[in-house]
Amino acid sequence: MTFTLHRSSKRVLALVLSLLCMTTAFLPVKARADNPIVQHVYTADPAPLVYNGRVYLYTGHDEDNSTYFTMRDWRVWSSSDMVNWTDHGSPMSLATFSWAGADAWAGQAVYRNGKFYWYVPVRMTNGSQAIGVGVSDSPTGPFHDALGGPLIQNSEIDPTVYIDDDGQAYLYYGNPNLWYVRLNADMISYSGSPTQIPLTTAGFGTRTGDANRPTLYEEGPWFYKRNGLYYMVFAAKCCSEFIAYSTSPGPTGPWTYRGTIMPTQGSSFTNHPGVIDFNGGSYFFYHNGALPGGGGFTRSVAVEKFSYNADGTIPTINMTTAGAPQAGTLDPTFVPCLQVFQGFPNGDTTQAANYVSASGSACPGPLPSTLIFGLQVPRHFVVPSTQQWNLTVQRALGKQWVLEVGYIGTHAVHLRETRDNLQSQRASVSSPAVVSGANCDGSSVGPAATCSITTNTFGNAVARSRVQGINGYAGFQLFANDAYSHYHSLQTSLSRRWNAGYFQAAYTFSKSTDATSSGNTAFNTAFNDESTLDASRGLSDFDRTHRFVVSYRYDLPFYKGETGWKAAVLTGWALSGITIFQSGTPFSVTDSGAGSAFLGLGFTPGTLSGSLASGSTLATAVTKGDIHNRIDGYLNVNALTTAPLLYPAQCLTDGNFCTTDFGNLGRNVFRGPYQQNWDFGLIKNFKLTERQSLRFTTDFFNIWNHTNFGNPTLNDVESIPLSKSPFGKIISTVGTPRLIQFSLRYAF
Ligand code: FUB
Repeated sequence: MTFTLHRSSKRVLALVLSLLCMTTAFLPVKARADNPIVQHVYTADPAPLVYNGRVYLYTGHDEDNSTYFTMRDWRVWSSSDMVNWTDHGSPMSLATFSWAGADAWAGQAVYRNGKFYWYVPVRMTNGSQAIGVGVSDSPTGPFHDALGGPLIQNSEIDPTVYIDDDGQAYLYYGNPNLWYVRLNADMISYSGSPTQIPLTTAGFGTRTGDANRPTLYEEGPWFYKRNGLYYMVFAAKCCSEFIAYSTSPGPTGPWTYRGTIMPTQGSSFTNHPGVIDFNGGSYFFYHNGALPGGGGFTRSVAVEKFSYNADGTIPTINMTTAGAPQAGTLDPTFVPCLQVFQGFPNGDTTQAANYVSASGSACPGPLPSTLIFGLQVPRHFVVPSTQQWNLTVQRALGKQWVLEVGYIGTHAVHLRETRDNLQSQRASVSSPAVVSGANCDGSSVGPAATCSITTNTFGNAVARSRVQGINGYAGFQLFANDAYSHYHSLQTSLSRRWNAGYFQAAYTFSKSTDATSSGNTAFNTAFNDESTLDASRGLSDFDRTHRFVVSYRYDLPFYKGETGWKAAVLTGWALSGITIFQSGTPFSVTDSGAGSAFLGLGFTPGTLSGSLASGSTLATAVTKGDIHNRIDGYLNVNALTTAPLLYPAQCLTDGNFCTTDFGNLGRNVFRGPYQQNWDFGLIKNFKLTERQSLRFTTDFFNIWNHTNFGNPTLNDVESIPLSKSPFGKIISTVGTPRLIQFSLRYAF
């Protein structure tokens, strides 16, 4: 059974700006772990392990009221944020090892090949100390004795284990000496004999006053590698202990003493290190006697966050009661603060509004929400789905001719689209945009106060946002899944297959419409008014009303009876080809200066439409005649114009009023030139022997070298006044020029 520990005073406070479903979560600035980590039982000898996005903390367990290291079991705890810890109980104890009788002391767990190995020192029933191994399929156990006996028996304690990058695992341990063995890949046996590390003062510091222990090394080693440097962190001197460390360029030395990490502190005369990197931070675990009733035999595990120095050395770390900050929270510098409307300068609603920062939990960071670029995703993102209908009638006409006529339709929903659904509202005297939080001149503030905006200026655009305090004018995008598509088609084909070849003529009359044909990831796809998809529905970018395709292959039957050179030259010929006639694809005439009353200029230039000039129609906006004579003017510039100014008279004297409406053209209302292409193949087969043959093929792609023109490339009406404007001109072709390809195939 597991349960989660809660700290009522400093628990996680997750304030999501639910009104917006924004991806930014507002988290508390001060949530910390509260040392000691575990406050309902005594714990000692921390051994953290990072596995699968969580920290698993393996500890010993000091019995209540102990007057010695009376320890009978080990405990496991875990956390994903270093603040909230889950108690996984006691999955290993002295009872796990039938040959052990006492002293469930300082161990360490490691993961390898799908199993968790927990190395622990115990006192055997015969009275001497040894190191055993528990193994489990889960980081939280239960663990069982991997060997049925000790792994190492040389009266030493405190194993620490590390698997190097080359796969070699090292088990260090010892008090008063420091030993290591090279573990085999099975992690429960080792190669060679236990090796003693020379405890030199250069390697482990100098201790005075104890001739038997000339270096600072005492016990509790914690061995690991970071950025190519090997670290041996250990409990130093006795007693009371402090935590010191040494480093080495290799896994077995030579070691260089680096100094103190945690000075002698707390009311426990022992200490024990455990060091990890987790979620971009480094953490130092230790124990002290900080709980009520705590002391040298009733200890508690705690943790501090720290940063390595640039050269890899470890700074001095002191014990705190605050503990580590919550991992995975945002730096408050980057957490937006909701802005609250305070009226307009002098009550002039055509100007930029005044805002103040919200207070309390609505305002955890200093970044004004009106200045952020917000991104919104649906909380429930439904995957796209497509329905398809197909009703086809097939009729044999005799002489191997087959006629097929069918209706095929599809409908897709929940397609990706991107838009600014908070775009500024359209305000008018009859339908004002009402802002709450203050009256217009700011003399009265509070939730009940409102201000009505009746103009659509550049100045008041942010105030007209559909969510107050969030910049819907040019700083917001919704990644939505509410786009759709429809396709209807009449598909016919007439085909014949016979010994000498096949022929098929297929004609499709179709219409494809959608809200967007490009579910891109960064730019707005919605057309004109982005508060809905209503203006976005139009012909699909790939729609072709007519498509007629003829394909064939015919083995010429002539001179079948010839022999000799005549047979070689005149027989074995075949023809093949594909000919396509099809409508061009749709395109839009845009106005990058349109809609500036609602969407910031330049924010979404490719999805704002231009307008038809007065008296013009869609038909007159496209020139007529031979396409070759129209490439310099596919569109009629006189029939197309920019979207209208909302306040043309005031705009003459005040730029704040030069906002524009959306244009009156829809999406994809124009269509590019139709296309045709003829591919043709000439095949000559040579029969060499019964089993060997040659085939020589000449393929002509676009055999008539017909030019297929692309759509006009630049269709932004703002470019019409430019001298030599490329507006509405065709400057590209599609398909290939004539290509001739020869190929030879030898079959045997
Ligand atoms: O917890 C019992 C012993 O005390 C450990 O094995 C040593 O590291 C020291 O912390």
